[in-house]
Amino acid sequence: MTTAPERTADLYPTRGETEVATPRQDPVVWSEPGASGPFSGEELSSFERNGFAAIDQLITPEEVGRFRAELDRLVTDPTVRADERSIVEPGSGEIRSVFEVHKISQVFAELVRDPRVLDRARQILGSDVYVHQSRINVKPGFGASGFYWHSDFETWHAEDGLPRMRTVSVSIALTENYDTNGGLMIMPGSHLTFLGCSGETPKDNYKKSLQMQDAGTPSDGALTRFADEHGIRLFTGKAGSATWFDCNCMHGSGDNITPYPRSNVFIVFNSVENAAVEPFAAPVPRPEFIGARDFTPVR
Ligand code: AKG
Repeated sequence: MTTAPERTADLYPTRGETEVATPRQDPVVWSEPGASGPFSGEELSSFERNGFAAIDQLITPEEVGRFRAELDRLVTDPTVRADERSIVEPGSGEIRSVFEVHKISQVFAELVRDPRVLDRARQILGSDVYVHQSRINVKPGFGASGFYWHSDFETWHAEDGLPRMRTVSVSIALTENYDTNGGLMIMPGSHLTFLGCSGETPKDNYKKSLQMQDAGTPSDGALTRFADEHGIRLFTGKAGSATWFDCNCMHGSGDNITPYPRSNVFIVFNSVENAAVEPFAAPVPRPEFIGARDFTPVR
């Protein structure tokens, strides 16, 4: 466990009186050009430009079977359900997300250390990394609700105190992601502009925002401008496929009203050189299970 460093200058103002766009002040790929790792130079250039990298098969079908079985175990375990790290749908009461899966489950802990995952995170962030957050978004069929448009970094900066954009997520499909069952959507290139949102952060905002985001939500006007400029890309793929995406991508996903579940595990890696400080726009940091304050590198 390491202690949080002093708060630094705020490069990305948000949650003030008005919405304000700031050009990105940070690199997207932090490693030196030509640094070795699983991504090719071409893949890294595309990630830099678009903010994402899609991989057809990050894990094998056999491995998917193991992760799926573990997911089924987690969502049916009454102890996990009763845990504050499980977030339920407001309407149906079904599990919507399970946070800190890499601590709850040995199977998902191994996934975080898997070189196919860890080495890619290190290559993008150019340093050792720790897990800022992990979660499974379980989107069972017949009415699971979506995640409204947002930049993760906006929240991680405002409420968790991440100073710089040196954080990357991987979303690994544990079920097939069709174009109909609530897959992840990203506005390509949106990661190059930070959209500071208007409105103060309410106390204990996370309790509400994990079910339905309000503070940290962009206006319709800004989203229209972003979508007109960048377009919207929907990520589909078989179970085992993965999408790496930059922390400042404007993204979201729709409801899943199909009969087919869409469950993805998300792992968020942050550079050890970008450890969380005091929140930039919230009274207190969110709990550890949502925004880690243990900066021990993953090995
Ligand atoms: C989030 O958890 O922040 C998301 O945007 C999730 C989107 C998804 O589950 O596809």
